[in-house]
Amino acid sequence: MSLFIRGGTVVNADNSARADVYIEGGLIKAVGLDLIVPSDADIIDAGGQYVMPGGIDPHTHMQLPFMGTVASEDFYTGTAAALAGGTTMIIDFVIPNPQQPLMEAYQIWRGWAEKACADYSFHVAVTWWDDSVHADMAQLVKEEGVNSFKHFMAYKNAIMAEDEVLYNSFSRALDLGAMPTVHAENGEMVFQLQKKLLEMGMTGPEAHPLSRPPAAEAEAANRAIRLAEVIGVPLYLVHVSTQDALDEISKARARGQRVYGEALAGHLLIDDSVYRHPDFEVAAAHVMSPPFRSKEHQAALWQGLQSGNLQTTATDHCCFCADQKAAGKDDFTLIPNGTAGVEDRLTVLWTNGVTTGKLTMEEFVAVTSTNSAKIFNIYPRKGVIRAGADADIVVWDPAASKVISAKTHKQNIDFNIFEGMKVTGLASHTISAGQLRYKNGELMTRPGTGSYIKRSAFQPVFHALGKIADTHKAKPVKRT
Ligand code: URQ
Ligand code: ZN
Ligand code: ZN
Repeated sequence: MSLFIRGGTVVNADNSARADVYIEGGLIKAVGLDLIVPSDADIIDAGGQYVMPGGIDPHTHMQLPFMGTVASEDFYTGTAAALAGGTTMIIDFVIPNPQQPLMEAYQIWRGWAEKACADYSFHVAVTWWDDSVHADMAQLVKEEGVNSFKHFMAYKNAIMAEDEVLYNSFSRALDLGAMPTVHAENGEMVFQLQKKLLEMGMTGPEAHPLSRPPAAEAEAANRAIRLAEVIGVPLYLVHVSTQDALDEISKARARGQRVYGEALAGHLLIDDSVYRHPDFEVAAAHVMSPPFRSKEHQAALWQGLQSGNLQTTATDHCCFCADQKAAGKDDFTLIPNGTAGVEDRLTVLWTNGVTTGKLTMEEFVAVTSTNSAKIFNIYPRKGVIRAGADADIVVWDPAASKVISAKTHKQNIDFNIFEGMKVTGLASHTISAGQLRYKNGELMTRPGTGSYIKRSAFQPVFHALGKIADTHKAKPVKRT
């Protein structure tokens, strides 16, 4: 099957130009004007629209077993919803239980993801440490195309990684040419604050943000950054939610340290007033970690994207319906943490970023697709409209608009944190692996058409420049 996208303006992270795009065999074959294409190619009229690299969401949790339940969105419904919003690839997470072999957990998640209808890849979480983890990390990098390892510094008594695990795993990542990533919240601080708030009789969702102050994120961000600095390995911080943590990233980058930061669409647009909503279901529906913050922190995150101190946007799509959130009716610490967004990320960022002038179209492409492809080493296979790249494309209608609602979204969850938001700028067509999978509100998907994307290790020399080399040069003083 071949596709000819005609009449549009191609927008890449580095430039935009009027150009047509010819697709064949799942790849982009030609980009330009006056292309000679087969007469039987299916034509998409992109007149007045933008032709952009499909979104890459580097942070999702489809069907995640967590806090005593399982996320309601699975790999098929979640990737279908992603395609409906112009996202053509997700990077999800394998999260082994402590003491569970990494390779065992990885195989389980690979099985779950086979039903995906868009491309996917996995960060693998390191939630414990022993020689088998050291070995499994190498197998994952060398044989399975995993080049990023996640560390939860939060969630004490569950999946929290203490400093010893962080140090061992970051060091191993350096050896292997892999990127360590962190959920940066001080889990002990959160645990103690949760206990204190409950003792004070604060059992409702309004206590959730009080148990996770900006200082908890900033301390962990700084700790992870400093560990990475001493070890000499790059670092990626997921869902940066505060000015405080962003400041730690900006300082590290100003020192020349390779630190990257991710902002969630939710943290950019939803504020913490939601936790004081009188309806428990509404307040609980917004419980995720780190929590939504004040408008001041939102403004800082937008500035982080504009300044380049934050490089990517994501959603942390992790769905729990009202009946699941109700587990925490009398104890906010039992509310499963997570919110949705994989379908809405591009349109809410276009509406609140591009049409407001915060981001240019090219910067929009960078933070929704290209930068994730570069940081996780799948560029230019992904993240760009150019000959030879995968044909993962969104045709974007800047004039189309809608009002976001759980009543009409494709996501498998009964709530939408962007409920009622009027958005302008929508995907009109989404193409995944060269196949038209979404057109003007209609999905044309079936389970299993998505592919697992291997991500090779980074250039070893890139990592060999680490500070750890300095300590190797250390020479003992000979004392008489
Ligand atoms: O912490 C995460 O990223 C996972 C467990 C999703 N939940 C959340 O609240 N962010
Ligand atoms: Zn997290
Ligand atoms: Zn997450």
